[in-house]
Amino acid sequence: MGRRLACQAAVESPSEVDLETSGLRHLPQAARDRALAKNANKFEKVKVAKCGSRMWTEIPELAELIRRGETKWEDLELDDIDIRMKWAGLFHRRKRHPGTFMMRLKVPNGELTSAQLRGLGEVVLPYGADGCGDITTRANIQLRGITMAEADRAIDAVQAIGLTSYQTGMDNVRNITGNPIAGLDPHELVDTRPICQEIQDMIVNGGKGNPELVNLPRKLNICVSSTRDDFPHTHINDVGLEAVVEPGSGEVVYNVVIGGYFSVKRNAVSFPIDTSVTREQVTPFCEAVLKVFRDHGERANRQKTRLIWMVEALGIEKFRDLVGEYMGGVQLARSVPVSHAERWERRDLIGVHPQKQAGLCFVGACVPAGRIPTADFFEMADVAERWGDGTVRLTCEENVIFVNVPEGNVEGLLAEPLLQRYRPDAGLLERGLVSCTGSQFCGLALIETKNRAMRLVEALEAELDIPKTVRIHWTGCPNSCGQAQVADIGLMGAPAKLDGKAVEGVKIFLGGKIGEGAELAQEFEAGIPAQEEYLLPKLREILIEKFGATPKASNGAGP
Ligand code: SRM
Ligand code: SF4
Repeated sequence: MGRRLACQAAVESPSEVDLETSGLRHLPQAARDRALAKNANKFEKVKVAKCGSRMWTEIPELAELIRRGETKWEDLELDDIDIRMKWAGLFHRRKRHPGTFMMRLKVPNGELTSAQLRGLGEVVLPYGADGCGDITTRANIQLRGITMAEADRAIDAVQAIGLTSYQTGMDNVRNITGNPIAGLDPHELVDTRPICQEIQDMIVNGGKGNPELVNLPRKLNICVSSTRDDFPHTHINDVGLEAVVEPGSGEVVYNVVIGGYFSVKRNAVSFPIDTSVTREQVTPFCEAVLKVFRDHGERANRQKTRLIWMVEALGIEKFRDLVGEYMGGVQLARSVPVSHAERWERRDLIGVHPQKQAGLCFVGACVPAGRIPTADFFEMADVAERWGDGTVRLTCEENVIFVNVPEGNVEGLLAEPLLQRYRPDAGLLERGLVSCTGSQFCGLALIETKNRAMRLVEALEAELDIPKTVRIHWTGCPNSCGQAQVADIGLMGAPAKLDGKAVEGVKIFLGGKIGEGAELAQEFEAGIPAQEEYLLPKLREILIEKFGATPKASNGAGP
């Protein structure tokens, strides 16, 4: 049996539940009953046995025991190491790299300073070739290679640079996303950075962890959009706040859409709930939604526990009323009508662009598949300080933006060795490439993604002339962390057969639209072997037939 610390005990019956250690203290009786019911899902039982937030205090003790050679990670209780550590942001990579952890952070609105970049580099530096980072599809950072013996130090190190890893996994709210060029954007209605920060501070208590919000029925995604580009994808977040101008007052308010999500069983696009909130109401509104979700959400079949299921069960009006009640009896305003005469083309953030501040530019650089080797954290910090204002922005497309670069510095920035790898002039496929982690690190993956994705893009760009950016998203399994359904071409790990034998395969999705009038991509073909000899001709054919690509004159490659 794994090592149990003092506060952990197996729960035999509801009457034995310790409200403090189980994390049930903040739940009303009805929610406690759901968490303790016989049909509650496996993860509810794990939470009742001991709340994941206990790891915030236990990790230092465990790490110290390991350092002193008094225990090993293998001796730790299975649910602690594989599940509860995720409340502290530590994801055990048992299947691919046993004994090492991925550490997921929160980077509200994707903004990092050079000091933070260096601090992140320092965390992974001791792990040599096993350490690296990734920019995620929530404009966030994940670090790799961390061991249990150093876990407490890694947590302290990120807290010391003003970041947190708490409440980033399992049934917690994910990174709050906003406009990646907030504060610089000539077309924004509002700077989303303070809003994202304020929502995050409420959720994680300034990064120290918030016991009131650690026992939700499931994960939840929130984003704030401030332009017609909808950079953070309100349509696929559980809660999307869309900045709009109220015609009467001219004030910016936030229309609310609810219920977007991807999963193995269901992919849902958000819907409006005929509600708008003022700037002052944004954070209390999000807090109320989270508490309504915590108190009223389902805890039985885990495939039916995301926010949309609860809203559908309650009905939109009842949901609105409950949220207003949790806000202290607020009558929520109806949504503000929005109409535009002209179509809006979603902007590409890669390359050099003028900011709203005269004489300053932002420069979007394409990070291949979002992977950041350790040394690049330091180089990125140096480059940001040398040519910009020392800060960078991360995007949901897993790229980086150098900001506040004086026009006179652009040439110097573009000449940096880092920007020969993170290219602002990336090809039209490379700049649209997004990939989830895949089987290199993720135990749920059906295929390898990032390396394969980069090789295929390189091969296709060498063969074809492509008239415009094509957004290809790779996702290693139907959880769709790589957001295959938002892509022009989505590739999802799926079963395939070759000569009657099971091989790594993909399902292809086509036609995702993002920005205004967003639509999910639809399944086009399944069962394609993922080996390059099969996938390369298939993608070549799709690019030629559906995206107007033509074979380059020099290589004679044809459909
Ligand atoms: Fe995800 C689980 C990686 C964005 C839907 N996701 C996982 C785990 C934690 C599984 C695991 O333990 O190995 C993956 C960690 C692999 C690793 O080592 O990196 C993982 N998800 C990711 C990231 C890193 C993909 C990436 O390469 O960028 C993204 C981290 C975002 C962040 O910073 O927090 C990531 N995951 C997403 C998104 C996209 C989004 O948020 O826009 C989705 C679909 C949207 C959604 O959630 O509605 C997504 N991940 C899932 C799901 C399915 C959720 C569901 O309701 O069924 C799982 C599995 C689960 O939760 O049971 C999952
Ligand atoms: Fe892992 Fe699947 Fe998510 Fe990719 S989509 S990171 S393979 S869970």
